[in-house]
Amino acid sequence: NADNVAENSLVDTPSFANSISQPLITQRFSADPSAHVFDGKIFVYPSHDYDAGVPENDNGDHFAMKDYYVYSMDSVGGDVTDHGMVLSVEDVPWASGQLWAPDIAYKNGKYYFYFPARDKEGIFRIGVAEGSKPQGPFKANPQYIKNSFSIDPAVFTDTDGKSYMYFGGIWGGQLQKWATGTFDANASATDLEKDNQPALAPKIARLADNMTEFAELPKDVKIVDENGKEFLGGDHEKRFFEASWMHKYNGKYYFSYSTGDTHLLCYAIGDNPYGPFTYQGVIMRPVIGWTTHHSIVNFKNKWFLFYHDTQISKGKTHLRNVKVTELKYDKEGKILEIDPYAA
Ligand code: FUB
Repeated sequence: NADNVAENSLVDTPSFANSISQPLITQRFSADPSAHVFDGKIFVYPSHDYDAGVPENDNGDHFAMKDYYVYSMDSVGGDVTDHGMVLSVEDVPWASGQLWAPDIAYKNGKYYFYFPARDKEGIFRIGVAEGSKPQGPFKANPQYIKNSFSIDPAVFTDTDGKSYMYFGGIWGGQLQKWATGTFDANASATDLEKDNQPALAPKIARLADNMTEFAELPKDVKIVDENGKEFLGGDHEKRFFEASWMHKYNGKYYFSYSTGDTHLLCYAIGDNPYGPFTYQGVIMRPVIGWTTHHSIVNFKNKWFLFYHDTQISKGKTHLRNVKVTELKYDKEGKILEIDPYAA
């Protein structure tokens, strides 16, 4: 059973940057970790990878996930508590499958768990499920969030209490199919296929106070170079692909993301949640495996990068395992680039 990962199946990988860069969860596969601090602990909300026997393709059909599990820890490097399954596709009235990268937010005494899934027509949408505890369980709302589409929701609550959802992903994430504002099933399976035109942008929408609806129509999140110019579709090492995340450091807004087919985690800095965000550089070099997806969280005055690779499955793209490593800044607030396998 590919879902039951034996400890002794751990592959010998290159030496690690530090001792905590080992798989955090070994009892099942896990990916796309969104980490948050609640009640003085770190809670991790990952995707739950398993082997559905679906052949690998550019559409991501092999990522056939059907439920979510939650984990927590009192300290980074300490024991990880497995809180069990918190939501299953069977309990999501609008969804048909492919429960991809989730996130969570706390407001009004409730926890709001956000997740992408394909609807009954095969179109990715973003749903929300509510719970009273960070460890779940969560009950899905009957409909997906109106005007939501594509994948990888990341919800950021600013110091003024306003919450925003960043989302989107090209290729299997379908963002290119929404380029005209409505879903075009016949659009490209990858991107705009226009290397000399601006790349597709991730999206942002402020959440209503009830946290279950958008307060506005989604807008583009502009990522620009040092001259204020948007990246082009052909800038594969810098343009947005998927895996949005937002965190604030010294009053600045750090938007980070994956470049997908070039396998980098990058970041860009802005002065407000909407951007534009000016590209700064790479956070993490490629991991073993095709996808790279992360979150950044402050815990007890240290910053951590949660991410995944495919150490346990020995490189199987759709069977990933969550890891964590410390993230550091220089005096100017630049993130120091991480090589996941450096000694
Ligand atoms: O886990 C499925 C998809 O792979 C995620 O939604 C993407 O970010 C990528 O990690």
